[in-house]
Amino acid sequence: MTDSCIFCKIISGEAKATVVYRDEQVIAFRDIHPVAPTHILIVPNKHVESVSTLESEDEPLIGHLFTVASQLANEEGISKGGYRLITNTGVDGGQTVPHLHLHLIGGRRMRYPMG
Ligand code: DGP
Repeated sequence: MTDSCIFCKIISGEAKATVVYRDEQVIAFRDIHPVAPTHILIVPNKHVESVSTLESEDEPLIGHLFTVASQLANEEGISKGGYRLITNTGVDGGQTVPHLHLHLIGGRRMRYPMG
């Protein structure tokens, strides 16, 4: 828990969000600025700043983020059509909230190339 982190505040219940899933390792809630019909953030309960600060002990947690993403994609009805998972990392990566998260984006055809 980091006092100034908005995602830590959502995890603790201090800040509100539309939560679609939670367990002992992660929380998932709808992005405040959705870019597609489905835009969910999957966030570890543990405050990890970004992919850059991951440690080897975090490997099971990262696997769990993807399993939850797959489950939520099924529930959102976007598994068959496909979807995009994004983890922005650092300033050049476009990360604006320094608490690791996976964007689950779908419900429309994604544009390519990225960037
Ligand atoms: P990124 O740029 O990859 O760090 O993504 C951060 C995302 O978090 C961005 O799409 C907007 C979203 N976001 C920021 N603050 C809040 C908030 O207070 N509530 C919710 N639901 N989403 C937020």
